[in-house]
Amino acid sequence: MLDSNPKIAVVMGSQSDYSTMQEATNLLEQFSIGCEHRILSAHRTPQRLREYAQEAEDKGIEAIIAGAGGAAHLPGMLAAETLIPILGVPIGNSAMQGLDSFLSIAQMPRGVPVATFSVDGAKNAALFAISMLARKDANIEQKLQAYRDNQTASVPATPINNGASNKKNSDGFDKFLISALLLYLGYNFLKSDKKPTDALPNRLLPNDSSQDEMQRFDKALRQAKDTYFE
Ligand code: RP5
Repeated sequence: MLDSNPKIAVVMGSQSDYSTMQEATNLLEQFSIGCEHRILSAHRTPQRLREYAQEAEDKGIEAIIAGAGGAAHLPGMLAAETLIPILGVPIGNSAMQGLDSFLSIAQMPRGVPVATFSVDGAKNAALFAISMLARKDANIEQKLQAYRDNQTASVPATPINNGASNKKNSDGFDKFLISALLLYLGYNFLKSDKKPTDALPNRLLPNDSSQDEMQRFDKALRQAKDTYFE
């Protein structure tokens, strides 16, 4: 909920981080917790970052969830500018899929810590911020307990057999059989001058294949042999 009395700020280094960070604002909204958004880039808008750190303190923001990708220094820079707890979210959009951002945020040198969440872990960062608020607000605490209870209730005690895994296994076995057959056929075909279908044991040939179909099959395989092996 974007409102005039925000408790939590959700900030990010770029517009491109927004879709990930929205998971945090959506959750805060679900808990009816006021929050606000900002794009603050540590290297492109350092002045804006500094000013916002002051603004957040003046507004009584209780925690800042800060998402950044690449060599992510936004959470650390914010932590240097304010005493408000900073919850850092590494964004997994970089060439290193967020490992660079994770290490940049987690490995803050001692003295100015940033709580670090998993790569793209905006939702968990929001839940953490909510649990901080819940210590002082019985209403939020109740909602958090209900959230946890629902989550617990949604986990079945025993797995439901929906056939998906059996199908997967049987598909895998079918593929294995077909591959083995093709290998067998290819091997016999390549080491002889026989017609390709002669290389197949009789019991594997379909009973109802017409002469015409078999000739077309032979021709196609011979062409493939000429193209790829001679
Ligand atoms: C970081 O660089 C941002 O946090 C973002 O994750 C990444 C890429 O930024 P754009 O090039 O998409 O603006 O500063």
